[in-house]
Amino acid sequence: MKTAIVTGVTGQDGSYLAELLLSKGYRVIGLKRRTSLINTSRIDHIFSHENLSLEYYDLEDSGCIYKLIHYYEPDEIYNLAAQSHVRVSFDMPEHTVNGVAIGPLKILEAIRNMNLCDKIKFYQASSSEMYGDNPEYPFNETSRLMPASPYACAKVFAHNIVRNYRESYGIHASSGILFNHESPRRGETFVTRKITLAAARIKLGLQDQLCLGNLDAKRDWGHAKDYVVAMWKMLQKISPSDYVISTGETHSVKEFLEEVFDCAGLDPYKYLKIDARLFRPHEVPYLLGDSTKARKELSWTPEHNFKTLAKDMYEADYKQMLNSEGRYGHIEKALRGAI
Ligand code: NAP
Ligand code: G4F
Repeated sequence: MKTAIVTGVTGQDGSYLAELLLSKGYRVIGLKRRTSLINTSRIDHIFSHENLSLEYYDLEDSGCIYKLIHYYEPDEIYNLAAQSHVRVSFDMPEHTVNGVAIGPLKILEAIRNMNLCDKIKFYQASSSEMYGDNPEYPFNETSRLMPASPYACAKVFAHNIVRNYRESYGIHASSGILFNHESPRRGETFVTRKITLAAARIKLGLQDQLCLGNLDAKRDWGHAKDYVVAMWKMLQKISPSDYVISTGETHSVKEFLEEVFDCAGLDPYKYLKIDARLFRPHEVPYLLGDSTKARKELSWTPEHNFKTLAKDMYEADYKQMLNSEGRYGHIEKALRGAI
């Protein structure tokens, strides 16, 4: 049985990846940071799986990672943990950079110092944010990185140090340059989830306004469920490399808003308020990926598209709002079959 360590297991991607690895017969060691309230809602459904263990960990704690590698002797480590919100990285640059940039270096150093370079395969969660405001899209593995936020600058460092350790010490270390990927488990402060939650709540009479920032930014949005498959496939290759993972289609925030409100049968402009505070000091205006390499070398193709993603997220939020603590049960009765 293979053993995989997954950092950031309580996050969107960590939860889907843990599910995928358990379904493939792995023993999964999920690493979570200590929080004052229990925040395992994304993994509660696999919590009692006999092959899942949870351990405390923090990106800033080297000792933890040495201890866990020594104890569990993993075959694979997936580094997904991060302060992953771009806007927040402008408010907390030091914290973001310490975790996002130095966190993966700590893991690579542990692998090297424990003489495990030829034993452990390592995955790094790189990001399309690294392309920043480079105008020469679509972006592939060799496109110029022009990071436009503290978060993206930190991801560029991590991306480069992974390649450096691969080339210097022969570690099987791969970076997935993942374009935006969303799901019903997406954090509620990212724009897609903010929109699907708002549409569901407005539909049920629980909210009457949606505040957004820049509607013109374009993103290459995929589904997280599809993207974790690519992570796993990278570590099954004989040789490590870097891969862009994207759908190859780009849409504006405005288009996502209209698509979701269309699913809800609502006019978004009746509820929309543009709030200057939600604009960023430096915006990434246009992201479009070219994932030809991954499609060819990993035989990876996404199952979801823009429309099915928006529908999946809206319907999940609508159901969740209806069922939340049974409070809206009366509405469910009235609307049965309406979604
Ligand atoms: P997410 O939902 O925000 O999850 C991030 C995870 O990291 C959470 O489990 C979080 O714990 C944990 N974490 C945060 N700070 C930590 C720290 N100091 N020590 C230990 N754990 C910490 O992010 P995601 O969407 O799943 O993304 C996964 C990774 O892919 C991230 O590295 C992100 O930057 C990168 N990425 C994401 C996308 C995307 O579109 N989703 C695209 C490209 C790259 P809590 O649950 O306690 O907050
Ligand atoms: O949903 P977002 O916050 O995602 P962003 O900034 O693209 O970052 C996500 O994708 C990256 C991959 O490219 C990841 F590396 C990163 O970890 C994260 O998962 O914002 C998307 C766009 C931006 O242009 C933003 O300015 O939506 C715009 N936007 C407009 N109104 C908003 C809002 N973003 C947020 N979060 N909230 C708004 O109200």
